[in-house]
Order: sequence, then structure tokens, then C-alpha cells
Amino acid sequence: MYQLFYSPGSAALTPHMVLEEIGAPYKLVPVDRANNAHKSPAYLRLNPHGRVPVLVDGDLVIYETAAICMHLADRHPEAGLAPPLGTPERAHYYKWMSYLTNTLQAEALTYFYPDRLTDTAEQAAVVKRHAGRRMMEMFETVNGAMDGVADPYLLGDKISAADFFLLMLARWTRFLDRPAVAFLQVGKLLDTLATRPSVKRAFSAEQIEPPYY
Ligand SMILES: N[C@@H](CCC(=O)N[C@@H](CS)C(=O)NCC(=O)O)C(=O)O
Repeated sequence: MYQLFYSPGSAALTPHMVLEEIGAPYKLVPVDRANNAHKSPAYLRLNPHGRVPVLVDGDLVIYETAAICMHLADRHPEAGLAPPLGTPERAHYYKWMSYLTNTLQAEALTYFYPDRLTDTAEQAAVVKRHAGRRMMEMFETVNGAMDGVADPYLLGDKISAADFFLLMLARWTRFLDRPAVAFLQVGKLLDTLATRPSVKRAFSAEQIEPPYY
């Protein structure tokens, strides 16, 4: 049985939704970030970077949201969460997983932890403001990229793990001046995903209440 180390509403929500979508047995293992459990020696043995999520799959211990989700999608091809290897759709899936993890999520982490990049509260406020603006611009661009694509998913009419990643990140923008849901195509995608039983179960297990995004 898989084990997913998580904390509510964190990046771990993505593999959580993916696991629900796949329907494979798994156990949620809470990581008490408020008490720095993610920096404990036991947890650092799983992820030396001290971040959630971590997935344990038998002898395999793997961290990084995108890697976990791509691994799960590959392990369960019947769930249809990754297009076939070598296809243009697969290339676009790689593109979105990469962009979401190395650009959009990275900006979000700057937004949430600006103090890590600055020396004073004033500097942190400036960095936070710019990171928030950049996230809004990024969602606007993602929205534009979806304009010419058949509804409603990032890859067109086929759902993929990338859509769950986008939903998790979109949630994090819900208090920005222009949250991700305000962009038409992105909003449609979020509303479509929110109707899925897998998403509802993951939200409920993490005690995530409206507004969802
Ligand atoms: N690139 C990593 C980022 C994970 C990450 O930063 N997770 C946050 C929660 S959303 C965390 O554990 N933060 C704790 C910390 O940075 O100390 C991933 O996608 O797994």
C-alpha cells in the first residue's frame, strides 16, 4: 500500500487527488508542520529537503510533487492520467508538469516564504507583492495557452495529472487580487475538476472548506 506524507492544503494535495483518481489503496500520513515535524531526523531521512509531500511505494521513497504524480500515473496506466509515451500529447504533458513545478510553483513558494529571500519585513512585503503579481501573470498566460485547446483540460479533452497540479496551485491564489479562477479557461477547468468524486474525497479528507480556489 502506498503511503503519502502530507499536510493539509499543501503541495501534497496534488498526489492525494491523483491517488484518489487512481483508486489504489494508500494511507495518508500527516506531517505536523506547525511543530516542525518535516525537519525531524526521521522525516529528513525520507526527504532531506524537509518538504512535503513524500510518497513511499514499497522500497521506493520519492519526493517532489511532479515526480510523485508522474510515477503514479505511469504505475497505473489504466487511470489514463498520462498520455502514451512518444506522442505529442505526452510532450505537452511534460511541458505542463515542468512549467507548473519549476515556474508557477516556485513563484508561489516565493509568495508564501518571501522572508527566505530577504533581510527585513519591508523587503519581504515587496518580494511578496511582486511574486503575487507574477503568479497572476502566469495564470493569465496559462489561460491564454488553453484558449485554442478543446475544453476543458490542459491537454484538451483528456484529463492528466497536470490538471490536478494546476488545481492545487490555483487554490493557493484564492486570496490574490485576481485569483486563478477569475481566468475563463482556468476557471472552467477548476469547476470541472471540482465535480470529480476523487477531488471531493481528497478535499474532504484534508478538511478543505470552500472557497476551494
Ligand atoms: N518542489 C517541492 C516543493 C514542496 C514544498 O515546498 N512543500 C511545502 C509545503 S506546500 C513545504 O513542505 N514547506 C516546508 C518548508 O519549506 O519548510 C515539491 O513540489 O514537492
